[in-house]
Amino acid sequence: MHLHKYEKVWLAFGMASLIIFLLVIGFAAFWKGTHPQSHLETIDQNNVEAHDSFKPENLGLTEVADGKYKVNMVASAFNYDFGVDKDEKPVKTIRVPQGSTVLFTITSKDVVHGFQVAGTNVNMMVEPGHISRYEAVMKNKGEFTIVCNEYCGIGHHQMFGKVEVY
Ligand SMILES: [Cu+2]
Repeated sequence: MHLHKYEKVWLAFGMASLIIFLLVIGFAAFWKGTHPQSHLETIDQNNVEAHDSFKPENLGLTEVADGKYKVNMVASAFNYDFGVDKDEKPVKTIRVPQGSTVLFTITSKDVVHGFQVAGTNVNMMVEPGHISRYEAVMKNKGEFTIVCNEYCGIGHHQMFGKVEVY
């Protein structure tokens, strides 16, 4: 079979770009740890407390095993509910040791919110009726701001919190 020179060049270009794209995806997935959030679980947005993860006493940070943590949260306009501390004050900062694995679980009571821990891989869309989960290893020390990155209304800018890795 005879192929024209330009056809060969074009085929080589096509195959090379496919390989480059696969390398980029592979690098992001296996090296940088980027993966899509779960969208498999649904929930009644008007009764999120019925779900075990979102009962008021289960909100916030819990250590599940050595170096393994989970954070349960409920987003609503315009707040992230991380539960309350021992003085009944709302928790705004999540503190975890460096190198720990943290599973973030969040849902929304009203509209679509975002949940991004700036400077980490944690970046989720929080949709009413769905449970979003993302597990991340906190590799770097520091203070990371939690922001809502989906415009959710007039108080959007008031939705924030903090993850402190020590
Ligand atoms: Cu928002």
